[in-house]
Amino acid sequence: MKPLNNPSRRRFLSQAGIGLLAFAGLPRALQAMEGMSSMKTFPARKASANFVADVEIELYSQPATVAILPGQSTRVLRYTAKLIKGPANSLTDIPGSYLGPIMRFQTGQKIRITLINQLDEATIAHWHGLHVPAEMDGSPHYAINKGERFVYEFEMLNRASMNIYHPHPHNQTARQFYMGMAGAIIVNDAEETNLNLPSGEYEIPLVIQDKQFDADNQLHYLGHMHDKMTGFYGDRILVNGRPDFKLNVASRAYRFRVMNGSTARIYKLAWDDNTPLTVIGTDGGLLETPVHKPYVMLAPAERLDLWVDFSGRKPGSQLVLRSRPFTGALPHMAERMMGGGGQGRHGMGMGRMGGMGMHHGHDMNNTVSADDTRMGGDYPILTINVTRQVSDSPKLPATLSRYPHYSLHDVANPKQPVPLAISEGPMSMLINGRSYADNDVQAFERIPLNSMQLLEIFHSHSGGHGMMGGGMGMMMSMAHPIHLHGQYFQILSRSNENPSDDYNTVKDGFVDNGFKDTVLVMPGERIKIIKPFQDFKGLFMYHCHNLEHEDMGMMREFLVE
Ligand SMILES: [Cu+2]
Repeated sequence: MKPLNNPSRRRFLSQAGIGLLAFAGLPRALQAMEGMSSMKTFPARKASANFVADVEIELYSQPATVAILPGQSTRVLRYTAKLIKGPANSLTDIPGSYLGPIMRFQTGQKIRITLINQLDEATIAHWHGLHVPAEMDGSPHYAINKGERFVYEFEMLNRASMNIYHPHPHNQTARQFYMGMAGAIIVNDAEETNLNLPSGEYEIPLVIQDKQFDADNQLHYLGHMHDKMTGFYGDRILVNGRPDFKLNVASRAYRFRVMNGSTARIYKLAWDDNTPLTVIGTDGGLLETPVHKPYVMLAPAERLDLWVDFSGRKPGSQLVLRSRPFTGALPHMAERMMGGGGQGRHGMGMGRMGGMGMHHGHDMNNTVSADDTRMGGDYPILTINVTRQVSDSPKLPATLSRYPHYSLHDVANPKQPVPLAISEGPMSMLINGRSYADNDVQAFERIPLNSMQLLEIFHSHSGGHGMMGGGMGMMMSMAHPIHLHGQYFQILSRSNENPSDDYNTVKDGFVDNGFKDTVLVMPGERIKIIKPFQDFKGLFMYHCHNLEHEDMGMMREFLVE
């Protein structure tokens, strides 16, 4: 049987009775837990005899020990993989990293991936960004127990892009992801190949994550309920699983494939010498033309395809990619508790970052670090050293890609957008006033197959005024990266009727053209998107990709029918 149907959890809920009620304080929290306990699960899928795979992979989820910091090794959960059939470059390990190997596929390939769960807990792998049938999407309904296998079979329908594989079991996604389970899926197609973009050693995937280590180099996660409300923030920035990441480069153009692999942290990426960032692609692949930005906001699960040209830089020169200061992604009170609000790292004596300050407030001596790694602080992410001079470099193409622009003429509901109303309440993070619950699809969540839909994401505070009312006012208005499973969408408009000083610290950092699967929604913003729901019927998740929020129930399903 599947763990989510666990009778002992039901027993716990009824026995805990009064105590739990007092703790939760709200019927909604109980609803969410009840939804979890009664979730319908489906049998583990087996291989189909008439599916002829071009690429076949065995993907293992397993506990492991990896050297990350000097000294003691760190216990992690991770993906490893074995190529059974297909081109050798279908899998590339990241040496020494807990991250899963990079999967590389071609549009049109038929792919079979067998997930083999060697964890002591249930899991399921989700292909974030890929357009696959509902039963291949790795939603929580398909979680498998230790020792079980789940066979995914699908055709690669995506355009060239970088996507993500990560766990998606209900209520455990954030922890499994944080403990190390994540990897990149790179898709190539003919249009992209014809551009001859920097490749091989000049195409560099960069997965940015934040972790918190205890004195024994073990990963610390979620000390306090507050961590769930704001999201969990580590105080060490890792790139590709390494601290203090350094990269030696030649004086030529590179392609950096950047992914935010953090559970909650939002980055404001910029070069330390104020060179503009040259963006050639986002979540769903290449833009039409390159875009130059002073900085780019990168929320959890968002991707960025950067053209980085070191031509003309002398060997010995250095460039640092930093996260620059911003405010307003968290409620002001939470930012102040993290040492924010412009007080810098000495602010309240615990400014080094959120989690550390909150949970180890007694540890006052350990707070002054060389960098201010609270969210919204100013800290380095990686250091580039130019070590080789070369005379030749590819040129940035003026045109990158051609694709249709979705417009209101294409959608079935130009006057009645499907709502995604975000609200934060005591112990709950809601979409459309509801927590995730099984078998709870509402009328507006039923989407006709093969339709294009207008959706509107906005903040609604009606769900937030519960029994704990005023005291929880601090939880109002947070930034949420909203992710929709299935096909990529396009952003039609982003508006903010009352832009604040906070908003001015982030507003120039959005890349809203091109294809997206995750969009950062700042407080006060209203975002309209157009999304196709083609080819596949069934349940497709939409949720906040602040994974702590997702696990609190900030997740719903569309039923495409
Ligand atoms: Cu959220």
